[in-house]
Amino acid sequence: SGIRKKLIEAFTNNENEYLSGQKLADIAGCSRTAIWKQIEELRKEGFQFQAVRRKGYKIVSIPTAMTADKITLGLKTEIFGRNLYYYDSVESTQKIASKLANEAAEEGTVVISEEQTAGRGRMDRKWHSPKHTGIWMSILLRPKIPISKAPQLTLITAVGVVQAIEEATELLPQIKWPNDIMVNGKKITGILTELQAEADSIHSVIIGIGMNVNTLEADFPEEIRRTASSLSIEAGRTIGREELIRTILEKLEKLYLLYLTKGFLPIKLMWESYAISIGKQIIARTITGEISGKTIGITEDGVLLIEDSAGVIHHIYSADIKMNE
Ligand code: BTX
Repeated sequence: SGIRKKLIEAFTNNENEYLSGQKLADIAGCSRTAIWKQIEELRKEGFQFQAVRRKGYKIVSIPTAMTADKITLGLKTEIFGRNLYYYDSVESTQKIASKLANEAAEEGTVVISEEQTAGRGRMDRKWHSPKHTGIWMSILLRPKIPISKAPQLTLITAVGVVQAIEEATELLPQIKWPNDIMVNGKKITGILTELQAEADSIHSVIIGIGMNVNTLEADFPEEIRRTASSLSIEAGRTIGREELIRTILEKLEKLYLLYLTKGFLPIKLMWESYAISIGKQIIARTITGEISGKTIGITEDGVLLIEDSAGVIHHIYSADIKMNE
């Protein structure tokens, strides 16, 4: 619309200034309500504004779309990301990757989207994936491992993601078993591992990575605003997504190949060095109930071990954990 154009013009010509609602309304020749609505629209498209009471709005960043070329340019991998699908908007990259898996797509195929309209977490939970702000990516793998070892892939991914964040920023991420990457106690990244198998052999594994990169606090829905954060919020600067994607793919490929040749042990040691939840009192909420106790480590298979107050050791295959301090 005309208002939209005039607004973008006004903001980009006054990049370091706050523009009041009234001033914007004058420039665009419309009401302040229309301005407010348009700003909300622009926010949904990935424009970021800072709003200060009495001063008005200042533009913080203009959305920049990635391109598949910019992602793969200089990518130093043999398998991961050699075959890359890039979308502007999809329901879920997991869905597309699993369709590709059934169409015999090669190992290492990557699906990336600027936005997901139905991004998902574990147990059918939602994964909030606003446009241009994060990395919403699925990787197709075809490891020749038994199904029981599949949880290890989540832990391998977590290690790779932590290493990539460490390389791209000054932050010190930590892993909360099994699939959360935390910075300063807040969730920055979630990992979702889904497999297709027949009998005991894995046909394909789709690893989903959802990383909040340049998300601002206002982009998060109210219900996760206190628990979620992004790399840019924690680092205090914008982080280039293309380079970060390359770094993630490079780290993951290295770890994956190490895993296939040397087994899980070397990765288990790295994983434990990044874990926040080892040696702590926690409550694990599983499908069959809650178990509380002290975490004593993970097994060779990536299963969490919890010792309860009676000294009984529980094997936790899947749960949400909460610190109990
Ligand atoms: P999870 O089940 O461990 O976490 C989901 C929970 O995390 C939600 O219920 C909500 O409380 C919170 N949450 C939702 N969105 C966000 C967010 N952006 N940042 C922080 N917390 C959030 C985690 O599941 C696994 C997520 C995998 C997402 C990737 S994105 C690419 C791929 N495609 C897809 O649909 N899912 C994966």
